[in-house]
Amino acid sequence: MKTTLKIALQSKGRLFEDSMQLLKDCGIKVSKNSGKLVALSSNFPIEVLFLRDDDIPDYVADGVADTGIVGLNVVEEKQISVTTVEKLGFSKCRLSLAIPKANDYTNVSYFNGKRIATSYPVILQRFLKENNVKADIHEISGSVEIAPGIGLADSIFDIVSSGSTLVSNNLKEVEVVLKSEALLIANENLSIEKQQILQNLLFRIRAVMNARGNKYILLNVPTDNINAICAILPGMKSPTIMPLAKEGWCSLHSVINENDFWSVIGQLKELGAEGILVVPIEKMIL
Ligand code: PRT
Ligand code: ZN
Repeated sequence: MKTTLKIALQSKGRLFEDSMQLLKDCGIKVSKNSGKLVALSSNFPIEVLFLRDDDIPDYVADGVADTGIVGLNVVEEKQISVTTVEKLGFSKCRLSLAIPKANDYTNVSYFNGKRIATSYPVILQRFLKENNVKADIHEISGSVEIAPGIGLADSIFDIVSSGSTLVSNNLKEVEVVLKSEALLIANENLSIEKQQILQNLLFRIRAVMNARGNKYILLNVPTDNINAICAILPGMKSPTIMPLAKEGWCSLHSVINENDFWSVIGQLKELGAEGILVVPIEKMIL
């Protein structure tokens, strides 16, 4: 029988869309039929298991799944031995301590003797121990942010993304304990065949991820200013420069990080750049 790599994805929730989009951008076709827990790709040797995110590290560690996509926060909390293959750059969030907005805060010793509500007792306990803080941890499974308001705790330790949930519950973030994002994890004892499929998958994932933050830029520049413009446009290797029919002008092509683009656009215009086109890149193999 042909070997397939079993990959565990969240069946619904914050990781689902981005995980499916990543496979799609990798050219891997998978269709999730409602109710079905398993889906086979039609064009890549991969089988997708759709699970709750909390179960993914255990299933990967046990070998029920070979690999999976899950938040670093869940992997750390589970304290399970799996290999982190790649950070995937989506579902970014942080695990933070937050206290009532009106309270003064100087440092972590604030939490001595306090009751902290959380769904992440393991990560919190480790942090408190490292900082010699003795607090009372109340483990609750959801709606942690309402605990101080109903008198269940003095403070919370929870996932923060935009921070608006904290604001609407009159809380303020005082310590960032862990920065999290989605990870591709794998079982530590994959067969050679499965490792090969994982490497093929990883090659595609990296090509997609390299492309995501970058844009292809084309611009017309006065020939006299080429050196100055190249100095502020660090391309993949060196930019492509082609003469234009118009005397004294060139067309310059390069790759630029999207964030860098906005910071150099003013300088490019000052140096006489015109007709600037910024185009998305689908895959980028370095
Ligand atoms: O059903 P299942 O168990 O699979 O899903 P789940 O409900 O446990 O998880 P889900 O889908 O909510 O989140 C999956 C993963 O997404 C988490 O483990 C994190 O790694 C990541 N992630 C990223 C987040 C957030 N951003 C996030 N904002 N997980 C939760 N939140 C919640 C947070 O709990 C808080 O209530 O959103 C609120 C805060 O958001 P802001 O934007 O108001 O700060
Ligand atoms: Zn969950």
